[in-house]
Amino acid sequence: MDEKWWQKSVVYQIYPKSFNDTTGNGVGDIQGIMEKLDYLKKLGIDVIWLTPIYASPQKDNGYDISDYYSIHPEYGTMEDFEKLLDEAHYREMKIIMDLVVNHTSTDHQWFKEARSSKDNPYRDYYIWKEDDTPPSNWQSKFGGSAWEFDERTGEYYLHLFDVTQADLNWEKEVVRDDVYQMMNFWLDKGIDGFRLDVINLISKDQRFPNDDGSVPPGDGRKFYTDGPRVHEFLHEMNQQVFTNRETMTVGEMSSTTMDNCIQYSNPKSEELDMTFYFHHLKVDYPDGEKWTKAPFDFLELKQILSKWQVGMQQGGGWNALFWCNHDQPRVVSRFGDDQHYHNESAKMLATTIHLMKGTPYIYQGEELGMTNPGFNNIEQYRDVESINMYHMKKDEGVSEEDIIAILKEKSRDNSRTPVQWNDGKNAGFTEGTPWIGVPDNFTTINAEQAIADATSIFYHYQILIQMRKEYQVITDGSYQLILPEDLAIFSYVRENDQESMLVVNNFYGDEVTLELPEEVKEQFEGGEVILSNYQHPPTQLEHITLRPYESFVYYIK
Ligand code: TEU
Repeated sequence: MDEKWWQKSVVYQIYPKSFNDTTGNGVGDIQGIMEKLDYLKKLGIDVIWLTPIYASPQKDNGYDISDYYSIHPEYGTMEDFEKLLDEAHYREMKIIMDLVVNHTSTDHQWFKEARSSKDNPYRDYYIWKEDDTPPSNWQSKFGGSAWEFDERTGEYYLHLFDVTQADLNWEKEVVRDDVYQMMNFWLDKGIDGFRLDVINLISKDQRFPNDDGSVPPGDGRKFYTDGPRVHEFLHEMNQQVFTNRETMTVGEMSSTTMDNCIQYSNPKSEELDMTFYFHHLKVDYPDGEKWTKAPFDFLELKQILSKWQVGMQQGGGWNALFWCNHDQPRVVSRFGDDQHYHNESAKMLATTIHLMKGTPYIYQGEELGMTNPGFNNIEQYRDVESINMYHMKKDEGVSEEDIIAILKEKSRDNSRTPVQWNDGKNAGFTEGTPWIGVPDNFTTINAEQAIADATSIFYHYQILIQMRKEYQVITDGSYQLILPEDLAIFSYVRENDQESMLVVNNFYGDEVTLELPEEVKEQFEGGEVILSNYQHPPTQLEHITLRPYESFVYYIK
């Protein structure tokens, strides 16, 4: 396959609400993003992924869109967005927009029309069922039934997420045409692509059957995840929107499979360019249950990441590589040690994911080593999923202390605190009162400090981003996990006809002995260390004792 521009790109995800506020209303805005474009250019990223900035009642922070054609007023105006686009392009950075078309807000004009009467032309834009009990036992991903009874017309509507996020009916061609028309509007405006929110949920089994629970988790997801017509719909979208454009498209694939992700992202399918899967971010969900405190399963983590590296390469698919986003806890708190080895473990985690095959994504503040905030009180939480879970657990009789302990580890708010720009008021995020709290450690973890410190995590990310341009093997090399059974070391080899790269990571805070297989030592005989997170990295590959969270990269041409 001809190499695509996004195969050497690194994407930076901006959650505008928490990025940078210039009006003093405590909420980030588009002008605030413009102020930080030179910071992003210094980091070296190629693409900005903007999470939704469309008009929205903000029940799910913009993933509940009420008008696809206008900008949420708290973020600014369409003119502001057009200027941001120009300023980013001037700096040779691209912008992809988040697009939520599995559902709309119930404040969207389509839904207002649809719920007004059964014979309204927009009625079938959504999924209604005439029933005196919920039509099926499907569960919302935010808790409770996925069906909501609407008094006005005495029917239930489907919402896989919050009750204010009604699922669109993709079976209707007119719905699909309206979506494609809107996507072309944004591409004609000059954006460079889309991140498509839970796009593998848009095709539902039209029988809407009960889930008999024989296949866990029994919440109905098997009847709409990677659903019956999803590839047909995505191919149609590709043909109606993406052809003859140099776009980049990435699908967020909830609870998906590798076979589907290969089909979604293999160029021959003419669907999308790459996919996010999440299985590696459920290794601290015992029995698949997110809302429990649990250590992560390291062996499972490296096995899943390695399986997807090899499988997607064999299938001709393309991975989006990431640890963090606005739904996940901060990776240095989750898989690293944000207390004792903050710098070393953040750099180790970055090296682990950035040198794999795929397109890496950096979530805002990850390049600073921002941590979970450790909110101790439910009043500090804002996320609809977390607050729903809080009330559900309270109803189950779980103690406040235990619920807060779970939220401190698993809440999506962990990654939604304001970006820490400096050690001044509100970490330089706002002159006003921030919509969500700022972690106490902003005085030492902030961009100003990072830029001034040559050994900061920021510069480690800057080097990794640059390496992707410099070493072809990162883009097109094979991947092989080594020491698969090692309980602390995550090590892999990348190679192509001209180059070989050995990546070694100690995932824990204890010293550990590295005994590489003989064939690996021979392969890298005469090589050199090109990246490390410690002073004085190893100069040879024999009998190495890895220091806590030590990570290094060996290279030979
Ligand atoms: O996320 C899909 C999703 O399932 C997430 O909610 C996440 O996997 C879950 O919270 C983990 O427990 C997308 C968006 O990224 C998310 O912010 C939205 O809330 C959701 O879709 C609905 O649009």
